[in-house]
Amino acid sequence: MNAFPPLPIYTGFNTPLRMEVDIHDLEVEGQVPEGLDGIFYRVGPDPQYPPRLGNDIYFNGDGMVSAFRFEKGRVDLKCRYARTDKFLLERDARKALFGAYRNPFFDDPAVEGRIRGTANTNVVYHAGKLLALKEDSPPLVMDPWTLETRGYYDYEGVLTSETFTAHPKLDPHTGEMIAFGYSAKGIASPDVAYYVIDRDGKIVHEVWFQMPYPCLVHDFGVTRDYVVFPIVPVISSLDFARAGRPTFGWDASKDVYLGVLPRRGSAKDLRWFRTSNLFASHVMNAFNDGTKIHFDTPVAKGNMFPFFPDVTGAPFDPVAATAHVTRWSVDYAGGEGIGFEQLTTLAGEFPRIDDRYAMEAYRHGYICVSDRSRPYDEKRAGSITGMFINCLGHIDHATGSSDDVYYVGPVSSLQEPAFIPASKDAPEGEGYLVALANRYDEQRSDLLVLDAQRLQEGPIATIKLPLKLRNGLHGNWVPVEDLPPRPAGA
Ligand code: V55
Ligand code: FE
Repeated sequence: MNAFPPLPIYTGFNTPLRMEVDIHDLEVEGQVPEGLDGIFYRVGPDPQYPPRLGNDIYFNGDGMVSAFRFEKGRVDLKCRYARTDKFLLERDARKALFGAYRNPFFDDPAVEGRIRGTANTNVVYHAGKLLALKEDSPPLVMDPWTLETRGYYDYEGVLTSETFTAHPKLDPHTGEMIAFGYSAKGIASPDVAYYVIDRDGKIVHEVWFQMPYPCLVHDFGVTRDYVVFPIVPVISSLDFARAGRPTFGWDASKDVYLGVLPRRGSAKDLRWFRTSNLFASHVMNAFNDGTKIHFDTPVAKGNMFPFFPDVTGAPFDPVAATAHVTRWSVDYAGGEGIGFEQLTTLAGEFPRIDDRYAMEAYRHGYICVSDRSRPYDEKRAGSITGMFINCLGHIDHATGSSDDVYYVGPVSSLQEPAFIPASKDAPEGEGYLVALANRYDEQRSDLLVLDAQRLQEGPIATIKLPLKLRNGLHGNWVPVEDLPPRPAGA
């Protein structure tokens, strides 16, 4: 028997695709801007085999990378599995060998000590390498044109952290990649390793420190002069893991911290700021004005991850899981408090920016919005599983407006967008958002191209896929001039 259990995360639109595709010249309605020349990479979980333990969380599926190649108004699609060690071992065995998410205690003994990552969370291009990332493992290198997997990469042996974030930041001025690993000495360890990787892909700075309590640190902030580590109590525990509970759980009794470090500082320069309990995960942007540091993230009152349940057994509260983009402010030279300012009334997560303005004062932010006041046709589209995104919103930090919103309609939902500048030196925010739309009525996907300054007008191009791409996590646009020359035939 080789069948996925009939659970919501494996059925309907979530049926694993398990298929690697090449489609040349996707159908296009409308006009893809002719000048867009590059590749939109994105990745998401697509389990190769039914779960070893009969169930699993969505975040533990094998990474399937998609590359949308834009050239002369045409778009080609390539999808390939990230051939992680896990993927290759399980393909050989023709079944799942790894058990629970970030919990090795229920694995087949044959895979003891092997890298457990799925490379399903982000795809980032830096220093000639396309990195498929999962925060429990080192980066997995893939060929940017063929998507062939080259294997895990430890920066010529310099990366000694067991882990590497799925949300490294690229410095648009210096070409550096700023990164970290948490649980850097193993599952539920409090250790963090911070790295600066120069534009040539060499680790040039490293700092190790411990966080106030072991927890999940999914994203972080980088400014021109500082790095910011948010410590939010999605706590981790080896005891939970051994007991067969999720390794991570929500602890509403714990405070929240920001660890702030000068970018080239050492462990003694790390300062902790503190506030009362709240939830945050993804970072829109961060910047500093002298020693004053601003850190923009969606903030919710309670846990947003129902699959990492409350440690007291309290039920998941979807109202407390509503997030609004909020600015946290601290003074590296001041007291330990944190100031907060809510920046929008839009409720949502998955913030993006024009990445050319990362790490500095910026004007334009984009957010995936969940607006329950908009119609949803459950009869035609089926019931909603997991996070539901039905709008894309633009937050203009200069005017305070978040009025420009695109609604995808009653039988669809959206995945995280990426911003594409109209040209290399177009002003901030002049460009496009690309985002996958899940067409539940047709069990199919479209890649939408929207004018980032006129979201409410809807897509200027709808790139039609003859198949569906399950909900993914993150992706990025890479202009062709940043890529190595295309090999013949790729
Ligand atoms: C997140 C996603 C992950 C993960 C840990 O969005 C945290 C947060 C897709 O995998 O492993
Ligand atoms: Fe993420």
